[in-house]
Amino acid sequence: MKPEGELERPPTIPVKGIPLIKYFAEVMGEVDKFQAHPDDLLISTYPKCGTTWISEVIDMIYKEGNVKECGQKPIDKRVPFLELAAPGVESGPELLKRVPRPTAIKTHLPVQLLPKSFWEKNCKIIYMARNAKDVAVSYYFFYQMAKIHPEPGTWDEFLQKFMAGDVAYGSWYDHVKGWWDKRKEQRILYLFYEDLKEDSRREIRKILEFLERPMDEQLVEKIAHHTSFQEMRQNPMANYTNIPKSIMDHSVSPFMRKGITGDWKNYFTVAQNESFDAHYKRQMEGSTLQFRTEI
Ligand code: PPS
Repeated sequence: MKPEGELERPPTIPVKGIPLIKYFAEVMGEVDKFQAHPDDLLISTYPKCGTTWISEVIDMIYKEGNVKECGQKPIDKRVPFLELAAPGVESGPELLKRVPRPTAIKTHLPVQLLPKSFWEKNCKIIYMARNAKDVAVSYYFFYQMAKIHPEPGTWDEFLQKFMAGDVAYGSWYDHVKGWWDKRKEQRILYLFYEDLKEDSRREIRKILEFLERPMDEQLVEKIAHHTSFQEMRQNPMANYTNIPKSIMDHSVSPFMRKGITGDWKNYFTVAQNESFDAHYKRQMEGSTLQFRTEI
């Protein structure tokens, strides 16, 4: 028996072959029927690739740099999470019924599971990717603190599962490649976490251009400052401390953990790194997609 208020950490459930968090899998019928508005903006990512970061950037753009307005609600209410569901939490499909539209919407779904309405309405999509090694580490810590996931096991066990795609949302390799290929036919701005880390102002300008917004350097500066890791980490409307402890326990590992590129070097052993690199090469063979594991 778990202590009162603790979740049972249910196993993932496959949806069309993709393992999903049990509660998320249960609302996929509703998600499938979701009707996008042509001006909704989709923020798509594999978990732990900087979703919250890019969401805060987008909300700052939408609110024209008004920090006070952005601070009125937690990020999961300002940018609804399409397939979210958990005990005691309003689901994504429910929240989306009552938020003003158009809106920015977050998803981690692989390209083949996205509701078809987003394609039919030709919605703009921002995809943010992050190198696999840092994602694996970040995901390992997230599995520990976010109790809606199964137990992660040891770091080595988790890494094996990550490489095999036996984690929530399935294979990182298939996800990043699937969305990379889709950008040829849809309005997708494909961004990299490492590029934002290197020069957030440059990437914010790219986003403004993609959204056909005026290039305002003062706004760029304001967004870069407000969405820095240091600022977001201490912002209760961006750091997920609003989520019940039974779902996210920040005392196990904070959601805003390190926010750097290259943290994998502190966790991968030499042997793990060698086998990961060999596996990576096979998985990414034939793709033009390139990642940086350090900057
Ligand atoms: S989730 O749960 O999948 O939506 O998580 P996501 O937001 O995609 O990713 C969380 C990781 O992003 C880091 N993060 C940031 N890094 C740099 N700058 C900013 N502003 C920022 N905001 C969030 C966060 O710390 C997680 O990475 P790790 O490596 O665990 O620190």
